[in-house]
Amino acid sequence: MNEKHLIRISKRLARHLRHDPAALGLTLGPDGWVNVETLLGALRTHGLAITREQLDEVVETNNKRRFAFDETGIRIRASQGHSVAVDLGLPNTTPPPVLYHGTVPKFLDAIFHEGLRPMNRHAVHLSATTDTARTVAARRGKPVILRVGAAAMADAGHAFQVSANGVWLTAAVPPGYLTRLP
Ligand code: HQG
Repeated sequence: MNEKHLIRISKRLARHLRHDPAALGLTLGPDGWVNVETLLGALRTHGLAITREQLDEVVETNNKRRFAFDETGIRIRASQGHSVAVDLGLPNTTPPPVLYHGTVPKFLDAIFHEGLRPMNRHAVHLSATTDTARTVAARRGKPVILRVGAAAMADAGHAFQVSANGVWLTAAVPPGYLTRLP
C-alpha cells in the first residue's frame, strides 16, 4: 500500500478506536478491544473496504505503533489517546526521573496556573525524550518543551503507566513539577 493510503486508514482507525466507535455502529469493550472481523465489516459498510492483510500492514508500519492486536490476533485496540471511556488495564510503572511534554505558547499561562490536564483524553501524555515532545507540540504550532519532574511526582504518590507504544500516562501534572526548557 502506498503511504497516503496507510495514513488515511490509520486516521480512520484512530478516530473510531479512540473517539467515535458509534459512528461505525461499534461498541468498544471496557478495555478498548474490538473484534477485528467486526471492525473490518463495519468499516466496509461505511465505505472503507480493507482486508485483514492491509490492516496488518497498517498496524505493523504505523509510525507511532498506535494500534495493537491482542495475543490471539482476534481483537485490536488503540494503545493510547482515547476520549471514550476505556480502562486499558495498564499497570502502574515507575517512571524515569524526568519526562517531557510538548505544548505551544498559548497554553502556557493556563498550564503554569493549573498544571497539565488530560483535556479531552483520559490521561496527560508525556514523552521520554525531548525529540518526541517536540514532534507532539509541532502539530499545534511553535513547540515549547516542558520538563516534568516525574520521580518527584512518583515520590509524592502520583501514578504513572506506560502504553504499549511507549507513551507515558498520568492523571495530571501539578504546576510545581513543571519547568520550561530554554
Ligand atoms: C494542552 C498525539 C490548557 C496540552 C500526540 C496539549 C500525542 C493544556 C493539549 C498524543 C492544559 C491537549 C497526545 C491546561 C494541557 N490548559 N492547555 N491546563 N493542560 N494542555 O492532543 O499531549 O498522533 O489531547 O499541552 O502525538 O498534545 O494522535 O494531547 O497541547 O502522543 O497518536 O492541551 O496525541 O498522538 O492536546 O498529544 P492532546 P497532546 P496521535
